[in-house]
Amino acid sequence: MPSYDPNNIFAKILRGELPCYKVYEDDKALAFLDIMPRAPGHTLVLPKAPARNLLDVGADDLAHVAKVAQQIAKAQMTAFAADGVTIQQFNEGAGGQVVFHLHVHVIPRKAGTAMKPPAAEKEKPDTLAEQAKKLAAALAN
Ligand code: DGP
Repeated sequence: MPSYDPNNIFAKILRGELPCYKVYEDDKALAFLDIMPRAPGHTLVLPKAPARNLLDVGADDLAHVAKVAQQIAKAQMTAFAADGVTIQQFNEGAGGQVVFHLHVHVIPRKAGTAMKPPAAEKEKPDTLAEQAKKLAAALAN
C-alpha cells in the first residue's frame, strides 16, 4: 500500500489550507459536509491524525471516528428528518476510495429515495452552509 500523502485534499482541509462546511470538531476528529452529497446532509468524519484508510489507522483513532459518526447519524435523524442513515467507508482505489485520508461517509436517508451516484454533482455553497449550520445545532443539543 502507498504511504500517506500529506498533500491530499482532506489533509489540506485539516490544516486549514482549504475551506470546508464544518459540522463538528474535537481534538481528534473533524466532520464536514461532502461537497458532492449523495443525499442532503451527507457528512464525512475524519481522524485528525494522518491515516490513509482503515488499513493503517490507529485503533484508538478509528474508535473515535466511529463514535463521532454515531453522534452525527443521531443528529441527522432530527436535523434532516431522516428515516435512516447509511454509513460507507472505502479503502484503496480498488475499494472505491478517491481521497486518501481516512473518512467515514454518514448519509441521512429518506424512505423510498435512492442515493445519488458518488461525486455526481456539486451542491450549492449556500445550501451546504445552511445544512452545516443546522446539523451543528442539532449536535449541540
Ligand atoms: P471516497 O474517497 O470514495 O470516499 O470519496 C471522496 C468523497 O469526498 C466524495 O464523496 C466527494 C468528496 N469530496 C471530494 N473533494 C472534496 C472537497 O474538496 N471537499 C469536500 N467537502 N468533499 C470532497
